[in-house]
Amino acid sequence: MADRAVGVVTAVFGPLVRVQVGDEPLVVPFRRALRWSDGVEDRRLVVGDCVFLDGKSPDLVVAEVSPRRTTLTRRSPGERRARVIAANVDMAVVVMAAVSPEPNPRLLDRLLVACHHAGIEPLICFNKIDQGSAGIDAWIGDYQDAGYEILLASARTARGVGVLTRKIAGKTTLFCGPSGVGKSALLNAIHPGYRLREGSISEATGKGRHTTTTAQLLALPGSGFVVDTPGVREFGFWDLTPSRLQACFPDVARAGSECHFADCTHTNEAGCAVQASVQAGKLSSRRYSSFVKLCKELVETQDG
Ligand SMILES: Nc1nc2c(ncn2[C@@H]2O[C@H](COP(=O)(O)OP(=O)(O)O)[C@@H](O)[C@H]2O)c(=O)[nH]1
Ligand SMILES: [Mg+2]
Ligand SMILES: [Zn+2]
Repeated sequence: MADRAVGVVTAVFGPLVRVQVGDEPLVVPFRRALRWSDGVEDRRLVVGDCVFLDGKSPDLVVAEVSPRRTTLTRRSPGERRARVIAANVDMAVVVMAAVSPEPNPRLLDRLLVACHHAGIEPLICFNKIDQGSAGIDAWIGDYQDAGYEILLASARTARGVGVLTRKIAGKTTLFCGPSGVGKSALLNAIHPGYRLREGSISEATGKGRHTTTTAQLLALPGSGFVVDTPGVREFGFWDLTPSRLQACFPDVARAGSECHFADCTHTNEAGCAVQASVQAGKLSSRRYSSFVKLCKELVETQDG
């Protein structure tokens, strides 16, 4: 067989995908009988997929998809099926605004869980720090104590942008978070050549407009890629069990290693070190209750 071209999917538009082949961005169709590796649940191409193309330019067609090294997956809103957001991502920058739109620690917890579940390294970025830190002061310490890496940034003043640029060099990094927090603005600050559209915040509602409508993968100057994603308002888990949830809460897991029962659910057992840590003020009660709520939710969706 002739040498097949290899590329990475940078955007998906229905029946067509944009694929970067070497230095060339091509918009090509994909075979109906696209070849997937075994066990792939969501057989739709996503950004970050590594693909093989058949045919000769300009009639190239995507023929085969390489096994995905990582998949960031959510439950498709309103459906009982998986929706992969991106493939082969190494790191996720979970972006929240420090003040407006009002940061949502419950959504932050969910996105962090999704990263751990996917085996993707999370970095928490509070952007718009030029507006102050009033929205995060009360609970940012919970995440510091949990051991997360936290970056205070401002796409407007460029604070933190140098550090962020160094952290993502050479990796494939997905930027996620609610709409209007400045994901696209941060990416533009990292590389002005992206010229990503930024939305304005509605003065009336304080909510962001969705200006980034589909995920797209962009090459970094030097090596590595970034993925700009549309805002998420909610995030449903896929393929996550209550027993696996603890591993997705590093602070709960650390305290839980001392529990009397190995299968402790940390809710009502005697000798529960997690509850003792909360009582002693060593584990954030907010993080603990977030863990318990998510656990309940997973038990319910499992049965349902
Ligand atoms: N004050 C301030 N505004 C910012 C900052 N970053 C982004 N914005 C503004 O916030 C709005 C939403 O930014 P955008 O990048 O589109 O957010 P996205 O939806 O997360 O991609 C735009 O009007 C930006 O100009 C920042 O660091 N400080
Ligand atoms: Mg955007
Ligand atoms: Zn326990």
